[in-house]
Amino acid sequence: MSAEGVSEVAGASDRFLRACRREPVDLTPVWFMRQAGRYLPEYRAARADRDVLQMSRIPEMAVEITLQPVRRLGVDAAILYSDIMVPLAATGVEVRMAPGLGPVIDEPIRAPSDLSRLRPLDPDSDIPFVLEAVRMLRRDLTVPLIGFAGGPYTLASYLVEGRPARDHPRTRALMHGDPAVWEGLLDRLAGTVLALLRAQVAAGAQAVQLFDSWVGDLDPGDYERFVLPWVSRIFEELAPLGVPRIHFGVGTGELLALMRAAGADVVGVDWRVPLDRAWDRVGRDAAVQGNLDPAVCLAPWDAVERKALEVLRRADGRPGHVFNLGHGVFPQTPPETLERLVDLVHSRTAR
Ligand code: 1CP
Repeated sequence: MSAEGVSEVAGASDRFLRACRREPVDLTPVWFMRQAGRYLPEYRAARADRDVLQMSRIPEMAVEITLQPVRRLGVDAAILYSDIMVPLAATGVEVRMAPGLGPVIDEPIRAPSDLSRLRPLDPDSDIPFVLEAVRMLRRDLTVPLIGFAGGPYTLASYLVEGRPARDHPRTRALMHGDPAVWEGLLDRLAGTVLALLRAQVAAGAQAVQLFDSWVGDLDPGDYERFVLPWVSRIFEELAPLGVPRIHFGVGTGELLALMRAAGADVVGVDWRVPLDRAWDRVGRDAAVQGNLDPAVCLAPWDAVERKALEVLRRADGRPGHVFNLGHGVFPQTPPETLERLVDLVHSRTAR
């Protein structure tokens, strides 16, 4: 192939961004949600006894941990090491990371008077360390950098429940029981998310992912009424920045079309819906990201290979597939399995 032809179909440096835009690629790009984290011994060593909120405030640390999986696995994108709770903690919400559990807020947001505790995010003064990490990463990285934020429903679920909770019953009770408080809460969260993502892109992030991980709690009607307007606003206001916008949630089989309608360029799919069926629901005019069950990566290699090839078969070489897991890497995952998985996807999809 001519040099010109090669640049037309891209290489490691831009196959992820090209796939997000449904352009031809030399092979299917791969990255993993939670690729920066506890399954890596070099992460555990660097973190020592600090938690993710403390680590995120040290740009050199955030940079090193973001780079670790890129070096070891050969993934096609980096995701900024941070956490969805970072912007909330930076604007005065008292959040702590309980070991083995996750974010805990001792004084949850449930009453109208609690809303005043959520002040707007001023990225330059509230999270300068995040923006510095992004700028430093752009100097070091040879693959694109993904910025991210929590989705409004998911952030609300931590604020209302006060801790990681199964099914988030109080969140939906508030949503239905006091819609005015819910709308006030989502207005504030959408403002914070927008300010954060805009600032990350201005600092150099080349794509953004909205992690509305727990939105699969909702039926489509409630999603349309209580979440979609705020997510649409976020995506609409990001559109002029020109970076791919990825929208992800777990258990979203019945919500996929609405998630696309909210304005995403790429819809992240969990493992419960076969990828071709998910793509039909999302619409063939959007890209999809997913969707190997992360639990499969705890099984012997032949099972990983079989299930990964099934994902590729369902993607069928169509432009616009970003290979990923259906949710984050489990901490017990052998790093070697992910190394082999990257090689497998690359070798089986080379065009
Ligand atoms: O301190 C630690 O090391 C504990 C584990 C940990 C890590 C590695 C937490 C606590 N956060 C993170 C980093 C993190 N969180 C990243 C880094 C970039 C990468 O993906 O490699 C990202 C993108 C997140 C985003 C995040 N935090 C989400 C959305 C993604 C998802 O997995 O659904 C959610 C829901 C959180 C909340 C959170 N933070 C930490 C934990 C253990 C949790 C989940 C708690 C729960 O189950 O409700």
